[in-house]
Amino acid sequence: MTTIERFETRLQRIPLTRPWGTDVTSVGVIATHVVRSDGAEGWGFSWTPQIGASAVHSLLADDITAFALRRSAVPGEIWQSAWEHLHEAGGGGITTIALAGLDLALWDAAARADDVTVSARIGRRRDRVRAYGSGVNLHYSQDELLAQVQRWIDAGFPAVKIKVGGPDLAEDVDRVAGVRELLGPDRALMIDANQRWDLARATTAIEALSAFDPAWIEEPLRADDLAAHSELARRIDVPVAVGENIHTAHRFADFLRADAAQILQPNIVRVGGITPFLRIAELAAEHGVAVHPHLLPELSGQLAITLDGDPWVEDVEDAGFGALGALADPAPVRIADGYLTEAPHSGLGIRFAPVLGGEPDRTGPR
Ligand code: SMN
Ligand code: MG
Repeated sequence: MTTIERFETRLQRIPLTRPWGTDVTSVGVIATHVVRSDGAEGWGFSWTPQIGASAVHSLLADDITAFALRRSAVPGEIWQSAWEHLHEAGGGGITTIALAGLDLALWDAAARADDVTVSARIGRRRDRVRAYGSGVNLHYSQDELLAQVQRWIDAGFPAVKIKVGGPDLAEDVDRVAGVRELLGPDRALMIDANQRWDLARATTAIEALSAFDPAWIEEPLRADDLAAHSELARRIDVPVAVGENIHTAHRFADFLRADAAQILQPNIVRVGGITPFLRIAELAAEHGVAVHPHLLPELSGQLAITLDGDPWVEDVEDAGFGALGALADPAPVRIADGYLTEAPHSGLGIRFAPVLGGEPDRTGPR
């Protein structure tokens, strides 16, 4: 049996060139590195923008490393037992974010050992995936917002996503109206409330915003409130998208059974890596629900290439790891003219460059 011989982790913060708010000026990454008993190596990562990066690093460096050593290195084989092992610290959230660091490294190692991409190992269904321009822009003035949308139009994106859910609905309406006018009728417009509404406000706001033909409303409500989501989905015609704050296949299954969303957006890191992501995609396909993986285009794009349906990938402006200069190798994907394609690489092709002056290794140098 090929086993996990060494597992190393390194915490670093990557500065955002375009901050996501006054308090979000960098994102946390925990870079991981596995060495298997046959000598094959793989690189993965965990990620959390603002909260919990050192907790994730501790789980990886302490509990996950101790559990993983000398267990199976075959992608997916360790996942369920590792999840059960961590479960007293929570079934999802920090624990699943941390588990992704191990899972991604194992998938990377397996694909690199055969000198193929992870998408080829899973099974490619297409050569390119639709990409939309996206921004964390609720704090932008209307002029800044329209300038950003114009940049996405100039870059050839057929769809864009903007934030809604400000304190004043009339202002949301003005912003969405302005963006729709700039986009014209043929480009798609998605709106994202980042859980800012309750059921009553969401119902009123979506009624007002539906005049601008949004392709979906994302996270209208607290991600934990399943009952409110299924009620809202009954009340409105705009498709509801959720998932970036849902952490387990079990919880995605609850949403599917309750008809609480038409679109699922699992974040591959937050759900625990590629292994659970593929399970969630399978569940979604059984229910005829679309999957558009959340953020992380260098990773999500590679998995979207393997999915059923016609997935979208999200390109948050200037926030890709390649664009931020965080990668040691050329980026594994390319986004141009509204499509993501893979660039030649082996495995996942996502190795983080050490940050000068970054936090020290917990487990020694590589
Ligand atoms: C988002 C979430 C987390 C980080 C950046 C952006 C946002 C999105 O909700 O869906 O783009
Ligand atoms: Mg979102």
